[in-house]
Amino acid sequence: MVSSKFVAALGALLSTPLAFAQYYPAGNATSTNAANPTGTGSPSAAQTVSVGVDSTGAAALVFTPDTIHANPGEEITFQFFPKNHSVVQADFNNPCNPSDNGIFSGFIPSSSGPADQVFTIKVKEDKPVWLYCAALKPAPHCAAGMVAVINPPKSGPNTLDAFRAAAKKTTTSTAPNTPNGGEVEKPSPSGTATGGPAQHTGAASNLVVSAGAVGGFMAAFAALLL
Ligand SMILES: [Cu+2]
Repeated sequence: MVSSKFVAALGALLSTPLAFAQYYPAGNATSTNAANPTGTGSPSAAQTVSVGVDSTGAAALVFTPDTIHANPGEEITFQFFPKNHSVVQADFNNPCNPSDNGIFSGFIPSSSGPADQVFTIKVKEDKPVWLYCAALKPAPHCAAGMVAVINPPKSGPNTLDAFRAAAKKTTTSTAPNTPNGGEVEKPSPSGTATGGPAQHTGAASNLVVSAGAVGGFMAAFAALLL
């Protein structure tokens, strides 16, 4: 897109004190101010939960982290590690079986490293969401304590420890038939599903806002090239 002639012209422009003073500060200030709020302050940035590795990255029958706090509207992306795991929503009193119409990622295998698909949910409300893995090999993961919670109760008996203790008393687990309550998708290059669109929006408005400055640049180029 940027031709060598453009770069040369830009260099010529920036080495011209008058043109620099006239055009560069306006363009620079506009793009910097427009880009930073979207890049660093986006309220919908997805949290990532690793499924099947501990905090050191070693394979383990755990969700990392296993306690997630998220506001309604925020997204959580589950990233799956070997060999085969899932995310299923349970009722607190029934740890290793699915809630009616609950969240289910499907089983997402990986032979090495993160799977080529992630599962992203949008948190709907701030009440607790109890989760388990329904994989059964080589032994039921839920009964091994592979559970997690989104927005645990602030007090009372319904703790993640209590949920895990109940899970460990089970002998098997079940899963829904089809994924539900989220999106199974390719991970985005940045690792977050929401980063792309938010940045595109910021870039687009940035272009509109700074169009005058760009026009100024182009006029300056034209003058330099004559
Ligand atoms: Cu598992």
